[in-house]
Amino acid sequence: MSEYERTFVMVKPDGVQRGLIGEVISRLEDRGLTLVGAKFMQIDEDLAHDHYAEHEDKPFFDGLVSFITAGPVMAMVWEGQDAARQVRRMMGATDPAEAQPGTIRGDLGLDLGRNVIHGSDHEDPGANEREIDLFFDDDELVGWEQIDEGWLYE
Ligand code: DAT
Ligand code: MG
Repeated sequence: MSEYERTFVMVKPDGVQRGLIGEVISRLEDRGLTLVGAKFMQIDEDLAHDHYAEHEDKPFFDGLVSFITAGPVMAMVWEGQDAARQVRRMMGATDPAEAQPGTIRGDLGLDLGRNVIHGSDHEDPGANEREIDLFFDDDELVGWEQIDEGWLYE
């Protein structure tokens, strides 16, 4: 069975500016995922470099850093069965122009450099923990049992 886990999710500056925080949260809530941490914040240059360290050598790195630091973001931790992979499926392909309709990027975006949402890479085994630790202290996360859990999971 898939792991019950926590994953890092962020509404990027374009999503915040376009008023899509609520839409993204609604979709994740409706799916049955549980919010365990949230922080409306401004990412500084250092944090941007740490967060996107894997892309440091890519030609689009500087643009990525200036985009992610250009305005506030909504950083969150969501919990649930197979959470990282399910969030990624809901996000859709990296390029909104290629993302399937019905996905967050496929419904809410048009351009690769403005793709609304970040989610930890489910194929990178360390990504959930690494990204959660980068953005949140332990005491900023709230473990709680959602009342519908018995009806959500068999
Ligand atoms: P994802 O956000 O789907 O995990 P990623 O980790 O490969 O995608 O890349 C991080 C972000 O960098 C992505 O959300 C948008 C940007 N990006 C990726 N590939 C790009 C490219 N070829 N040109 C410009 N920006 C790119
Ligand atoms: Mg990624």
